[in-house]
Amino acid sequence: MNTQQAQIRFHSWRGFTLVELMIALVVAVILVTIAIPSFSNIVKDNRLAAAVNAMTGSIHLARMEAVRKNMRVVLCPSSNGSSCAASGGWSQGWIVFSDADKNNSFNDDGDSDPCENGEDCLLRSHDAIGGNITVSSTLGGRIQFSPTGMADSSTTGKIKFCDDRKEGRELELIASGRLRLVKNGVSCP
Ligand SMILES: [Ca+2]
Ligand SMILES: [Ca+2]
Repeated sequence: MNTQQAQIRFHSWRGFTLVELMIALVVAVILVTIAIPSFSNIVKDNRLAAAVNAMTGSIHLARMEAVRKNMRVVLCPSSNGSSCAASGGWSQGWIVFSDADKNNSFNDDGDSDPCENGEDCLLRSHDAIGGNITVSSTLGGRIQFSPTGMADSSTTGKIKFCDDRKEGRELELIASGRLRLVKNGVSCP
């Protein structure tokens, strides 16, 4: 290798110039600036969808089991996964149970089996909704399905999920027991 070849090889291995590094840095900053908020939005959209899906799944389960068991089935807010909360809304979590004695409360005889013949049966319990999502509703303290799959008229209404962006989704339960999902134009406080 002569001197000229050695210089060419040296130059080709000298790495990046300061200007090239600056440009790369600026491009990286722009990409991160764009990517982080959109990633954060995707995460929050998913949390909102998960909360709505969880409630939708529980309401469908309640309706289906009411018909299948030919029995009243109730959803109520619950913070402990085993009894209806005396106060507070749906964001603390909820339970779904068949209500054999029709008293709108989950009653177990106190043994380790929460689902025996002749007593109420715990069908599902859901933990508190996290992710800075607040849940408000006009449903009252519970949702109740009759054995025909109809929702009790005193427990129909809307349930709204709002996150810290004031982005919201709304479920409307109508008397036939069906649910309607509103994705756009939901006003959040
Ligand atoms: Ca009961
Ligand atoms: Ca029991």
